[in-house]
Amino acid sequence: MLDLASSAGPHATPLSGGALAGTRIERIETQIVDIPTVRQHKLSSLSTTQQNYVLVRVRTADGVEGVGEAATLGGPRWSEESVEGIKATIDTYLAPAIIGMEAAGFEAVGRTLAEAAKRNNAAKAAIESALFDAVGKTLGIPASALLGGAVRDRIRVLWTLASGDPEQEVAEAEKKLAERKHNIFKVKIGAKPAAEDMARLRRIAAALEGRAELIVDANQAWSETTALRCFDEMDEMGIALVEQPLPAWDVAGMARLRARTRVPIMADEAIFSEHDAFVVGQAAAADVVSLKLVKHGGLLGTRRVAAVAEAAGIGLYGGCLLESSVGAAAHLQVFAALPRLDWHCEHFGPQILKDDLVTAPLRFEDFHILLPQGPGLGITLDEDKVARYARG
Ligand code: MUC
Ligand code: MG
Repeated sequence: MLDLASSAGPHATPLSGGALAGTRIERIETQIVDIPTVRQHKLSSLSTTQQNYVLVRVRTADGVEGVGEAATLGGPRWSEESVEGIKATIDTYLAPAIIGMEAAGFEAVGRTLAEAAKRNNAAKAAIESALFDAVGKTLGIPASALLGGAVRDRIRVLWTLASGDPEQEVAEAEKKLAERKHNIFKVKIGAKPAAEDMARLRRIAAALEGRAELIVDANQAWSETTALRCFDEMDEMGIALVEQPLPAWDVAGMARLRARTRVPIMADEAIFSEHDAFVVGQAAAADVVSLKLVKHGGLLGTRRVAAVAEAAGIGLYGGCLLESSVGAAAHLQVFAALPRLDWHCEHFGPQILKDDLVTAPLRFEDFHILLPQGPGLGITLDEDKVARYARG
C-alpha cells in the first residue's frame, strides 16, 4: 500500500487528478489582525476589548487562494496559544511541512501537521480551514459539501452577556430580543465571588423570565463545593446549561457534580481531542460538549470529537472563540453538516466586533445565523479591512 503522508513528507504523491490536479499547495502566508470589540468582554480569568486573529492564506498551484482564521481570547490565557505563537508555529514548522502537498488531501495534510508539531490546534485549524476554502473554491462547492453535505442552512444562535454589569447586560439582552437576533443568552461568570454572580444572574433571569433562555459559563472558576451550592440556586432560576464549572482537569469532579444536579453540564476546556471526549464520556462527566475548531484542530477534528461525544450520549453545541466572519464561516460549514446539533450555536463573534474582515458579513435573522452560500467557506476577504486591522 502506498502511504501518502508520513514518508512522502513535503512532496506527497498527488491524491487525485481531474479538477483537483491544481490544488498542490504553493504558498502559505500568515498575518496577525486585531479588531476592537464593541464593549469589554469579561471571563473568569481574563478581560478583553479587542480580538486577535491569525489569518492564513493558502495559495494553490492553479492560483486559488483559500483563507482560514485562528482566534484567541486574551492572549494565551483561554488556551495556551497566542496569535504571536500561532504565526511563528505556522511560518516555521507547519507551512514548510505541507508545501507541495495536495490541498485536497485533508487527512494526509493533517497527519503531516501532527508530525510537524504537537497540539497547536488553533494553528492547525486555521490551515485546514484555508484548505477547505481553497478546495471548495476549486470545485465550486461549499466546504460543507466536502463534509457530507449540509443538513441545515441556519442555526439558532445565542449571545453572550459578559460586561459583568447586570444592568448593562439586561439592557443589552433587551436590545437583542427586540432586534430578533438572540433569545438565548450565555452569562459569563466566575470573575467575582460566587454569591455576587448568583445575585447578578437572579437579576438577569428575573428581567428576562419567560422571554429568553439562560445558560452560564464559569470558565473553570469554581471548586466542587462552590459549584454544588450554586447549582441548586441555578436550578431554581431555571438556568438551562452550565458550561465548564470546574477546572478542565477535574473530570471526576464534573462527574460527581453531574450525579448530584438536574442542571445539564457542558464540557468546554475539558474536551480538546477525541481522546478527551472519550474520557469525559466514560466518566459520565458531561451532558453536552462545546465544539470549537481551535480546540479540535480543524473541521475534521471537530467531526471526530462530535462522533465520539455522540457515541457517549453527549449532546453537541456549536462553540466559538469570538471569531470574525472568516472563522465563524468555517465553523458553520462543519456545524451545518453534523447530523445533529441539539444545543444550537454561539457564533455571535462577528456582531461583537466593531468591524469585520469580509465583504459580506454573516447574516443573523430571526434568532438564527445563516450558513453563508457560495464556494469554500462562503466568504470573501475585504482587503481594505484586512490592511486596516493588520498588526504593524
Ligand atoms: C468560552 O469559554 O466559551 C465563547 C463565548 C464567550 O463569551 O467566550 C468564549 C469562550
Ligand atoms: Mg466556554
